[in-house]
Amino acid sequence: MAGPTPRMILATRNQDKLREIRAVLTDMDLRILSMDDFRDFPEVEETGTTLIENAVKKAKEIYQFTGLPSLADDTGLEVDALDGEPGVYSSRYAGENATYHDNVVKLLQELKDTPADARSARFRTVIALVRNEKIFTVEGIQKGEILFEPRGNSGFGYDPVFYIPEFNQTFAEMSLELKNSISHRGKALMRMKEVLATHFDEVFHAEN
Ligand code: ITT
Repeated sequence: MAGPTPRMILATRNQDKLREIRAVLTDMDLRILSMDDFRDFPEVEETGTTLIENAVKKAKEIYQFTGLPSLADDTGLEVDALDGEPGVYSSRYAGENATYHDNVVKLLQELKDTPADARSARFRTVIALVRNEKIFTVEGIQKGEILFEPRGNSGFGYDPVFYIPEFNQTFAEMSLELKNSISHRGKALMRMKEVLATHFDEVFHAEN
């Protein structure tokens, strides 16, 4: 007899990430909860110096709080002309409470003297899944170039200045479906779906 639908929680406070992650996982036979379904979450501090450390930390702390298999995403934009910055500090690039807009303005300012052929960058996402002692991690990367001015109104974060030459579009000019089909996050999630399929019983039905 089939039991109740297994549950998993997405350990992110970022509603934009949540939307993209849900869209990829929607066809799995899972009930996907978010932090909005709980009250009084502890604040998870991103004290790690790598994406993997932060992704695992977020997933672990939310697993400890909820007891549910927890999936966390840590993402960074790595700009070659800035020696890989903002990287793990992408959400706080322009300061502790920076908005997406503040961060884009700072990035364009830092790159104002960098010529078009030296503006290569990549988004990197690490996704961690934690349940008990079990930790699974996957990574996804998408390459692009940083434009001189924003283009497009979709997406979030640095999407309006992240241009993918093969598509002649920024991420902010793409539909959510197209972005997910090629993006760092979309690739990492496809890998995580394989992990979930392979380890389904371990993750969702284990007694300990
Ligand atoms: P959580 O830790 O709660 O998941 P966060 O926004 O703090 O949310 P990160 O630490 O991973 O998440 O921050 C990464 C920042 O990089 C994020 O705030 C955006 O500014 C940017 N970012 C992440 N994914 C992006 C994407 O797909 N497109 C554009 N910018 C993105």
